[in-house]
Amino acid sequence: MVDTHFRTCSLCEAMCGLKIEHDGDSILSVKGDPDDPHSRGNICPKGVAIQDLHNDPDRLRHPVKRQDGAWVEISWDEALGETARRLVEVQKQYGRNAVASYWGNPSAHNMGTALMIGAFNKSLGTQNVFSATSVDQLPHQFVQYFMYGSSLLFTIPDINRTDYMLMLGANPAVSNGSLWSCGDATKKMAEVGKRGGKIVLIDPRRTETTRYVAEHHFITPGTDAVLLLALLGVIFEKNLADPGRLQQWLKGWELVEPLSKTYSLDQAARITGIAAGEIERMAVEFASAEAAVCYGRFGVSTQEFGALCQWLIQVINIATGNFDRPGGMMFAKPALDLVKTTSRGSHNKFRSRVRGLAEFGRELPVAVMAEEMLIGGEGQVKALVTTAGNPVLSTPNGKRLDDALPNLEFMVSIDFYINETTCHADIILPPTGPLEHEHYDLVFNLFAVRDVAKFSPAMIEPGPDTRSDWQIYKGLVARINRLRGKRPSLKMRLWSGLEKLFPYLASVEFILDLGLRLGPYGKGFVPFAKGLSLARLKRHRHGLDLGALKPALPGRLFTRDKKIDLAPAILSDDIMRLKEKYTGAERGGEANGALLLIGRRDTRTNNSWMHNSLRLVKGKNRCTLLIHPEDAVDHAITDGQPVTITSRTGAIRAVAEITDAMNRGVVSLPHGWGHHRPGISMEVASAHAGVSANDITDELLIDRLSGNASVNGVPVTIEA
Ligand SMILES: Nc1nc2c(c(=O)[nH]1)N[C@H]1C(S)=C(S)[C@@H](COP(=O)(O)OP(=O)(O)OC[C@H]3O[C@@H](n4cnc5c(=O)[nH]c(N)nc54)[C@H](O)[C@@H]3O)O[C@H]1N2
Ligand SMILES: Nc1nc2c(c(=O)[nH]1)N[C@H]1C(S)=C(S)[C@@H](COP(=O)(O)OP(=O)(O)OC[C@H]3O[C@@H](n4cnc5c(=O)[nH]c(N)nc54)[C@H](O)[C@@H]3O)O[C@H]1N2
Ligand code: SF4
Ligand SMILES: [Mo]
Repeated sequence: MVDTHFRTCSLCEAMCGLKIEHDGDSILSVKGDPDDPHSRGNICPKGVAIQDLHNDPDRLRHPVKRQDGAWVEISWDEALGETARRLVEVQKQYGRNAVASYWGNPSAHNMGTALMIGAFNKSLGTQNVFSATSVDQLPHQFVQYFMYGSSLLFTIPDINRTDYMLMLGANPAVSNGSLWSCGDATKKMAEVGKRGGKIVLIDPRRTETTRYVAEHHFITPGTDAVLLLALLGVIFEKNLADPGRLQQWLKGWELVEPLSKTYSLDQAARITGIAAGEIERMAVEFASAEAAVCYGRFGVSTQEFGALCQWLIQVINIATGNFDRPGGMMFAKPALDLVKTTSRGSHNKFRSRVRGLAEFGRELPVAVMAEEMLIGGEGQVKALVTTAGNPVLSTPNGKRLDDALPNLEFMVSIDFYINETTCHADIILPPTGPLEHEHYDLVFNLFAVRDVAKFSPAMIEPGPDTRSDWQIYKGLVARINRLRGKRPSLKMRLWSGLEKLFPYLASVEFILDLGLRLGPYGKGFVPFAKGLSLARLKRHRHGLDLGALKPALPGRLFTRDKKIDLAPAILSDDIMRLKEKYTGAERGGEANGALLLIGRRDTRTNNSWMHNSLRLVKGKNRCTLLIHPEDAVDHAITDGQPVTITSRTGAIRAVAEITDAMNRGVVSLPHGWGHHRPGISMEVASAHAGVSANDITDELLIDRLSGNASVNGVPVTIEA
């Protein structure tokens, strides 16, 4: 019988509503749901390809174990039991930190995983916890922790009501928005122009987003902090700084103006490559707009001054009064509020063993993961758990990690593909696919441009011999604790007794219901009260709109004194490091003929893991090196010619694509490709292999303040 199912797409941050027609297990069509109040019918090619994930013959459906070089299916009981036993053994022999864990991006899109990360890491008790956070949004979280008191207090550009948006290092026309869940980013960007507003984009490449903005300026990679300081300088010099009502909650306002004089306009112009007059005009337009917002994303996070950039962006918004007001930078008020239910964060409570980098939020920068495995000594990592990640393709100098993984004494991966990383595992535990479990966006509602909530039940009943991520973790935690001889507390024993009697209590749905009832729109436990519960949310199959973003100060601040710490020393001191690199005398960019490598995304890719869908990879090769025509001439390179790209860490070959969409001195290669490695079981991906940009990114190139990897702005040389 043909059925129509509505759910939120879990593949990227946009949270599009999908309308799926299916006959049992057989999917007939996937379309955007026009009645979803958040995404209004938006869908991208990946959303359509969610069916390919479901149908993929290469997707693992049972646990497998590597035996004599081949994968054999084993039972869940054996797989979970052996995994727990081996992890505990390694820790008994070498100490707690000998087991590392790595959490990939889809962990944040999976409610079961997101809920269990804490419990699982606690059961391991290791300091060697890594995730994709530190090749991504760590600088945002770092800044939020120090300024607003919680690493999860993400700030969202209110695109629906802004008149002027200054956007740096983001390509929402392709990425669909990041830390900025828009639903339909291109439509929302176009609407700004239609209502007389303006978007200005700063990017070393004239990207797909340029089509939706009024102005684009090329910038030399890595110099955005200089631009942001110069913008602030103009704002103060022209007496346009006015935080307005924010003043009452600010600490450190007097520190900002002196810092804004770090570079003269001419110096900033020379370093960034943007003319002084343009910088000045941008600053004046920004500060004079009715409602303006400055937003910077991946390109300004994953560079040497990521945290400094994200801090200065906050300062510009606040200094012009464009914070916590419609059309400016705002906080969400999510129906289930993670900010209230999880820890505020931490910094520098411990450091990595080899390089001494500081933890943030009980995680170490992933740029040190391989060295913790390769370099001997007490505390060396001997075993690894990966979940929903592919760090061999997604972390800097992934090749080195690829070399390190075979030496581990034990590795387990929770993933449904045998990919470049999981192929090194001893055991793979495959969870249910995206249509086979319930979905609620715990994380992405923290960045949504309107407050929304939506629950999607499983569309397809998972088979009896399958486990969701949630169930896998529960199974592992219970076994690890039992092996450690840890007797559960009386409370825990009572609870597990109750769970046995009422299995609902052991479900994700139960926790979600609890969170919604106790959340800001919740009905609590009053029988006939108005307000949200899971049962009520389920009646809104297209999702529930909870209104525009709302001013939230000072209640939303989690700092002890309920003030915004505008210029924490840890951030403002980093300007010294910037000044060491850019004294003001030189141009930005590389000397000695080196070029700067940046990344790029593509509408039909999702980091490394959707390349086994033919509809997403077919057609012309997209894993090409974009290069400016004059740079091509300088290096005697012609269009379509294979070139060798070399960095400190290695060399790869890709086909050159000459285009004036690149800034001079900058080349671009996408990440997430490189499926030629032996051992992977993804037939379509292997046939469309490409090369991995992270084979030549550099684990030593990081934002020294936050520890975030700097995968943009990598110095490279090229040769035909
Ligand atoms: N189609 C598709 N969508 C995706 C993903 C995907 O892989 N494919 N991945 C998802 C994920 S996990 C994330 S985090 C988001 C990221 O989403 P976005 O933050 O929008 O990231 P990108 O598309 O990588 O865009 C970053 C831009 O920064 C530019 N850039 C590079 N270096 C610099 C610099 O030094 N200064 C400035 N100003 N710009 C610079 C690049 O040219 C690029 O255009 O996308 C998500 N959406
Ligand atoms: N050079 C360069 N490097 C980058 C980036 C870049 O732009 N340039 N982008 C960075 C960014 S923003 C990110 S987020 C990272 C991504 O890096 P990772 O998170 O390490 O890698 P992904 O490619 O997202 O791999 C996701 C894996 O999760 C599995 N998976 C999918 N859904 C589920 C699920 O529900 N449960 C489980 N258990 N597994 C699942 C997939 O099969 C796949 O193997 O890459 C980063 N690396
Ligand atoms: S934009 Fe993101 S959420 Fe929307 S359909 Fe595409 S992958 Fe799914
Ligand atoms: Mo990401």
